[in-house]
Amino acid sequence: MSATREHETDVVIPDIGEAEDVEVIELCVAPGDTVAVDDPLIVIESDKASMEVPSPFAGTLHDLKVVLGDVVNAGDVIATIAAKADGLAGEAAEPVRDRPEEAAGAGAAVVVTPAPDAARRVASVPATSVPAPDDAAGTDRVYAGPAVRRLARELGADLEAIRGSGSGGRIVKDDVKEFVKARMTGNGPAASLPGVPDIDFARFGPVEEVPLTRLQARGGRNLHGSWLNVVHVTQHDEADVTELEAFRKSLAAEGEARGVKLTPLPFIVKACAENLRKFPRLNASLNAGADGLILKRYCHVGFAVDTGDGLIVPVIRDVDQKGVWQLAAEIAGLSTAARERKIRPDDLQGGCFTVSSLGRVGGTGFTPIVNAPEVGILGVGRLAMKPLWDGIEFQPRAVLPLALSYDHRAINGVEGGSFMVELTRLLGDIRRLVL
Ligand code: CAO
Repeated sequence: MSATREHETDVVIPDIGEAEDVEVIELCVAPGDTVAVDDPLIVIESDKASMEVPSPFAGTLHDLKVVLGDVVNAGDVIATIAAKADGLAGEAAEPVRDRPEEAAGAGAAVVVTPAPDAARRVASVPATSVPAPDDAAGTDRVYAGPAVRRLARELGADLEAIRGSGSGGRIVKDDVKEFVKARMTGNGPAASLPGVPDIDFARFGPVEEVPLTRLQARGGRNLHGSWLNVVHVTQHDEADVTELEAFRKSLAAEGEARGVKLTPLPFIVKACAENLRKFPRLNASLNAGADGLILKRYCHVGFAVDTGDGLIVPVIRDVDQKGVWQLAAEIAGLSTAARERKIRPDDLQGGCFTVSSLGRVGGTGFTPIVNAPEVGILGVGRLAMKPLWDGIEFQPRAVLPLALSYDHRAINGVEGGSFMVELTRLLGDIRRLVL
């Protein structure tokens, strides 16, 4: 934020991690509105999530500088607020205002550090680091400016499938147009995909069409990409989690005291991390040519969250180095943030493996779709009491259904099967987790 006049202050898009060219999908305020600290000003949406941009201070909204559909980046000015004197960040802001050049770098605007979390990060965004529209490079995978991205979005063209003809592989507008033309004339790679008949269902009875949310539509595109590219195999097994369940339930009172609800999920996530150490090829991604495996020497595990608006996969960092209490707390925090649209883009990146639990819903099994470019995903069903034969008689045991989907290009059946056998062993005797 920079002071443009006395108490009149610009609000900029905070640090949004690696996300670029995010779209403004909602305006929560209008000029003249009074806003309090942390009130949402706008909602932006990247390929992975939507996120509110909160007001860093209290005051009156003087000017809203974006409209629906605008594409913005970290550091872009989105509004001007005539801040109340006591609405600024107070003492925390003083040192920054005193030393603007130190806080924001040469040429940067004066930065007032606000209290809210997302906005606190604004202080680290020097104005000089904001790319000019035409210089804005894309993500690691896509090298294209905002105008080209907008055109591709309008035409429904997938930039990741387009080869750039500009310098350094940059995608230019003509590349997008050529790509679309090739698709239309049947020369594109997807032209060979068989279509689905377009049927007027109203001929058969009353119908109602409801739109997918943006998150559902984007999630659908990602799933479709995975379905078309990943050679899926799903391996099923059951874990006897009787002892795990007894242990988990014995911790209920401690969980209450800690303010943490201990479900089976953090144990499962922890067991996956331990297993990924033993099976490093599942803690990997195929390289771009699909002729090499990039083994990851870190262990970040994602977990699917049903937000009501669509699926989001937050990522827990360094799961191998964390205990079950901490994992439970992070799962609760990240899923709440995801459902409240407050998740940070950084929390959606860097996953090595995903766990998708439908345990609270029910069902004995399903086929999870690999969260590409990861190579493995674990689906978890609802645990049930079952009679298991102990060699002499049937015993009532708590049994957890598991389904491991993996990319058969990277993982062979023996590896996938062994991963599952070892995982069920770990969950069957969680003392092994500390060995
Ligand atoms: N078997 C039986 N009960 C289970 C269970 C299982 N495998 N997993 C969780 N439960 C129980 C919990 O213990 C809890 O019970 P109580 O309410 O009695 O304490 C209840 O189900 C609800 O759990 P939860 O959903 O709040 O917590 P969680 O840690 O299991 O899961 C989260 C958290 C965010 C992953 C989950 O809420 C969610 O969104 N799941 C949906 C994921 C999804 O949609 N996957 C499908 C993707 S494929 O398209």
